[in-house]
Amino acid sequence: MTERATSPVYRILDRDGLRDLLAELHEVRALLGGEPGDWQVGEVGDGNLNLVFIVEGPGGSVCVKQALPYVRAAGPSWPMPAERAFFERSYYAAVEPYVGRLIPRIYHYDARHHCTVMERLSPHIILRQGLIAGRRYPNLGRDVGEYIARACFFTSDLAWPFERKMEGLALFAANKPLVRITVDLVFADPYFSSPRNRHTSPQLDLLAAELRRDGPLKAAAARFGRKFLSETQALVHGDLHSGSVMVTAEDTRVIDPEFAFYGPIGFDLGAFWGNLLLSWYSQPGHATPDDDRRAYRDWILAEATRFWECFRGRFLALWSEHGKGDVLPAAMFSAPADASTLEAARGAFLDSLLADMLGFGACKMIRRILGFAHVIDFEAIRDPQVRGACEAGALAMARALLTHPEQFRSLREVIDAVPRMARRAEA
Ligand code: SR1
Ligand code: MG
Repeated sequence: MTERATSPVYRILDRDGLRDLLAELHEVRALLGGEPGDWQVGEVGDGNLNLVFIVEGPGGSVCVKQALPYVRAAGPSWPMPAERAFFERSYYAAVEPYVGRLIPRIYHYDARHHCTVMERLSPHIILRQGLIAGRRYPNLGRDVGEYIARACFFTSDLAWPFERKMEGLALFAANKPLVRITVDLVFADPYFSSPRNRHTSPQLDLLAAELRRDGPLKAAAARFGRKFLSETQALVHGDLHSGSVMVTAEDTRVIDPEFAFYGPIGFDLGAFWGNLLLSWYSQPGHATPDDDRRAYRDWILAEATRFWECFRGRFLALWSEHGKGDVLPAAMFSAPADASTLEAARGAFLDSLLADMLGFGACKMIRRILGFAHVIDFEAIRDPQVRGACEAGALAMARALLTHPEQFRSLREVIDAVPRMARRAEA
């Protein structure tokens, strides 16, 4: 508890303050090499909440992330406890034994300044930037599917006796300010005229007003809001969009888990999957005379499918091999005749996760177009006519997923509907 309390010596780090802090860390100092005065420090953060520094020495480099006491994107008028860094560090520690190299290596956590010193990922870039540039990542769906399967399975009641999860629940239950952000910005604000909202105007004015009058849509979003708060299935990352993944052609790393809490597994699945769809809908805005992005769109949908299939396959395999929890306990299904019952029950659980992925994914798509925090996939499209048209396609898809989920009998049918919804929005 003391580690989480606001530190009296907390200060927002500047270059010299950061050098002083790192100079005290034996391992980091050795890694950087030279003397603190030799180290080059640059602030590179482009997210909504934190400072991110790259520190380069003659021997190597590190990344330092510091939580500000307010929302960076809004300024000091929107205070936000810097203790969130503690939950980020705690999440990394909880999943590291299971996900290994799919997260950055953590060198040090400084509770006084709410900052984490970690591996500098290079030549990695933020996935969202890669998707805007039209780059392909052959392992993307597989790696992120594997990541969520491992992180969520091993922190759930399926892997261990429930006592273990309850310890985690108690710890992460204190990450309330970050959960509050999601409750407000994802599941509430986009559906009414909140002063925090914005959208491409006037192009989307009518559509935004129509969605805010759509009762079944609002009821569906509220149902996923309830699931978000009440289904404590596993330790989830809580913000696993394409800005929380760093990539090279061969390597994939998941970063930024400060929103971590015990919630529905489908929330992480939906964040990633929904952001792939946002990328798909944004592609006309990034087309060039040399590349109309049609083939690239096909690749995105193939990865969105591969992502789910890899997640499903890995999760079921982990359950078969490591299922020592209190859910569907082995002793209860030990007779040969029980095998098919067990398989069907596990399959039904995975079907429920697929439905959750689609619903949460749709909520994540809508909040990025009508809410407070937008995505550069659309924001980088200068022409508001083009941007609005791309966003309208994404909104049509998200609305269909939330209001008429029964029309999709498989992920294949959902994927087939993606281009159809773009055409419908244009008509
Ligand atoms: C006030 S923070 C806005 C958004 O940025 C983060 O990436 C989360 O998605 C949050 O909702
Ligand atoms: Mg983030």
